[in-house]
Amino acid sequence: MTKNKYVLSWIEEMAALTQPDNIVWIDGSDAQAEALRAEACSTGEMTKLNQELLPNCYLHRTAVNDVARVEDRTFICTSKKEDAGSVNNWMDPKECYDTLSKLYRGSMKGRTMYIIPYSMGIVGSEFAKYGIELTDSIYVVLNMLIMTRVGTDVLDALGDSDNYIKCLHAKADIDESKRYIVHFPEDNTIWSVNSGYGGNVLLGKKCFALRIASYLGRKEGWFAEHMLILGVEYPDGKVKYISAAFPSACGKTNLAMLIPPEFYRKKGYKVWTVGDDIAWLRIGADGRLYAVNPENGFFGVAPGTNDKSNPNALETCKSDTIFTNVCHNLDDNTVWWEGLDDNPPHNALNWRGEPWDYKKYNKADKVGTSGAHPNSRFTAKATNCPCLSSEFDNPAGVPISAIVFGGRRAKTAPLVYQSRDWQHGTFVGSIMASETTAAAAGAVGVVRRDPMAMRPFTGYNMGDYFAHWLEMGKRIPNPPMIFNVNWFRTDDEGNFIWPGFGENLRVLLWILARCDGAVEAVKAPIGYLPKAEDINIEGLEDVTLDTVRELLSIDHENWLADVENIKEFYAFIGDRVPAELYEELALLEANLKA
Ligand code: OXD
Ligand code: MN
Repeated sequence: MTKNKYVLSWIEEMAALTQPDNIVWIDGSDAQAEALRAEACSTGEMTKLNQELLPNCYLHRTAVNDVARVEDRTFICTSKKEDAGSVNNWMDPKECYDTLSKLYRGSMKGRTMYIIPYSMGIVGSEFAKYGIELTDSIYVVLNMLIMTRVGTDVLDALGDSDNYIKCLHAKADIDESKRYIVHFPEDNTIWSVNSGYGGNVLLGKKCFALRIASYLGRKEGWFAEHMLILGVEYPDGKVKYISAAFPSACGKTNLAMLIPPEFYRKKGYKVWTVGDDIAWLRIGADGRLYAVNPENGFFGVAPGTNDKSNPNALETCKSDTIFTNVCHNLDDNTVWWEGLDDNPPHNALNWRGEPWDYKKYNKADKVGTSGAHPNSRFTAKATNCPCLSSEFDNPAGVPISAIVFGGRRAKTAPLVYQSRDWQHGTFVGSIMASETTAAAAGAVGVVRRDPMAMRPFTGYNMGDYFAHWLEMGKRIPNPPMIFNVNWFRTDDEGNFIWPGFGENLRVLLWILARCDGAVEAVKAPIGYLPKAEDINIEGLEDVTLDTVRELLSIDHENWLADVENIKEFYAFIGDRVPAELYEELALLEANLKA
């Protein structure tokens, strides 16, 4: 498949270490994928679902101890510990190579090693970066075929260069005490061992497109961010693009695939999805910031996805999809998950593969009693998404008008506010946070700071990451405006005040109007707030102007408590937090006390 001597010698070395019985190159062809699906079904690794109802869909179950990303087993191995920073786990690279080599040695005996040449981004485009993943898992191969662009054209584009990310994955024994997800940013290398769960083993996604790419982006002058990208189409046909970062469980996929409320649909508004998880952003020739989604599919959380929360996602996963750890309906050989509908199957296997009694479901013990695991997933093709943007395949990306940050805050953050400028916007991103809710075990309202939603995904020191944001701001002639949103304000009874979902378009339209200079705003201690009457509530039943006023109110005491929490967090990040952000923090405190 290639004569590239770097690639061939690396594969030879990894094969000598892992000792597979066979080596198979993945060429991206349908015929090869079909043969691998058949093989996975013959060994029980996957189950073919009802082909009439769910054409080309399959079910896979991971090991019971292997159902999520493992942040405590994830490491950034830079030669200097400070370069990984206090937010990341760190290991000395040499020590790490030695430790993991022992786990890899002979781990593929009796197995096949698959070689997956893949591209993040359109092959041959300015944005694209190439990787090769070696794995002993057919499940990984089939997921990578959906999530990335795989095939011989990647090797052709790479030519005889050594500029690719070397990714090694071995299932080994799926032993969680020996599970490692390790990044060597200085060596363009990712090693993953003892897991078979998506986020730990589909190495193009979090490991490459965020952790390694963020490191490369800093070196090369671009951004790799944990952001969705969407386009809002106006009745006159113009489309404006927004990228938005939210921590997990804040509805990124839902926002990316938003369906406008009827009031706006009738007028001709539409929302187009470019990406739901990762954005790579570069400065374009016209001085604006351009974004691409480097992925080629969606690895979405299944539970809670239904025809109200996200009909587009539901449609996307009706064909060509791999379901992982969902509930298996044995009556019609389909799948089910909590929150899909009110008709749980009566004859079913749960995510563990055991007979499941829906009557025993207990919200307080989801993992123990649910049909689908709370983190069960669908891996679905982007091209199956009914609202996929026509710009999805544009190698130049889409011009971003607004960057939106957000989290889940019951009281503190208003529905929306705008930062004063790029430096202040960087500050707003750096203080992003989400609160634990009553739905989860443990204390309610505990704040977890998650800067730019990148806390688990920045491949270097968080202080340096903030500095990179400030530096980029100086280099972008026409930067996007930066906003913060919060869909999760609650009243005194703990009910959400804002209806959310499709109605969030109303807030996006205010944001875009601000970018156009088409609407005024009110100066507040934290930035610019909308005038309540400028958030359009026409057609909304339970929202009055007073509700909007409440959503936009700022409780100074809550904010001052937050300031103290931010000081602690910055101190934890350490001495590389830029002085400019401390200036912004001091200004915020002074404004709140004034
Ligand atoms: C995540 C994901 O964990 O996208 O953020 O899977
Ligand atoms: Mn994500």
